[in-house]
Amino acid sequence: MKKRLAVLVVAIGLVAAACSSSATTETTTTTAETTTTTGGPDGGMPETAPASVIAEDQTSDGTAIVIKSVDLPAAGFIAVHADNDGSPGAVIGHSDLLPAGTSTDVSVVLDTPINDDSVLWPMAHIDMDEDGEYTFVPPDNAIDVPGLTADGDVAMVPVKVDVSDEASAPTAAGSEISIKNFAFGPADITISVGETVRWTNDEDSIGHTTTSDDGIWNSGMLNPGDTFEQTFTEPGTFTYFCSIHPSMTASITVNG
Ligand SMILES: [Cu+2]
Repeated sequence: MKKRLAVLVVAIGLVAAACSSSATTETTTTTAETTTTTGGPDGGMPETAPASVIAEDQTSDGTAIVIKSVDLPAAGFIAVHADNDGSPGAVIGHSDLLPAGTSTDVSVVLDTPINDDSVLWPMAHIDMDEDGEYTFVPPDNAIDVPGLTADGDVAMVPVKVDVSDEASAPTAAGSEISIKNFAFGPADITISVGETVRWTNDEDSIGHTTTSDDGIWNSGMLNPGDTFEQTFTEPGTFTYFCSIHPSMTASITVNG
C-alpha cells in the first residue's frame, strides 16, 4: 500500500509538472484513475468500484441470457444469480473473463438452464485474485467479490426472462388455442386461409385431443404441455371436439 502511494505521488508530480497550467484537482483525479485501473502488477488489489450493469427484460430458450452492457473498474465477470424471493440467490452461470471498461451484449450461458419464466440477477464480479477464473462459491470461496456502483451498492439488475416456445416459432395472431379447464379457448376463432392454428394442452394433469368433426385432423392424445398444429388451406367453418370429452366443442372459421 505504501509503495502504491509513492507511485501515485510521483505520478501526480510528473503530470503536474508536465502541464502546470491545468487545475491541480483535475490532474489528481485523472492520475488516480490511471493508476488504479492498471493496478495489480505492483501488488495492489483490483478496484471493485465503480461498476455498473445494464440489462433488459428478454425472451430466452432458457440456456443463456444477454447482458446489454457492463462496466468494470478491473477485469472481472458477469455472474447470473437466480432469484430468491426478490433478491439474488445462487449463481447459475457466469461469463468468461471481461476486460476492465465497457463490454456490450455479453452472453452468459446458464449452467442450470431455466424452464419457466424467471427473474434473474446479472451481477458484476471482480477477478480479485487475477487468475482469469471466476472464483465465487460462498461461503468458503467467495474470492471474486461483487463489483460496486459509485454509490457503494452491489452492481446488479433484475431481469425478467421469458422462456417461451413461441420465441422460436412465432405464429400469426389469433391462431393459438389453449386447452384448459375442459375447454378450448378461444372456443371460436376466425383466421385466414394459409394460417396455422396451434393447440396447447395447458391442463395440469388431464389429456385431451383436438379432433375434427369431419375427420380433417385428429391430434391424438395431447398430454399436458403437448401441442398440435393444423394449417388451413381452404375457407369454411370447421367444427371440432375432444374425443375423450365429447362435450368439449369449438370451431374455426377460415376466411378465403
Ligand atoms: Cu378432453
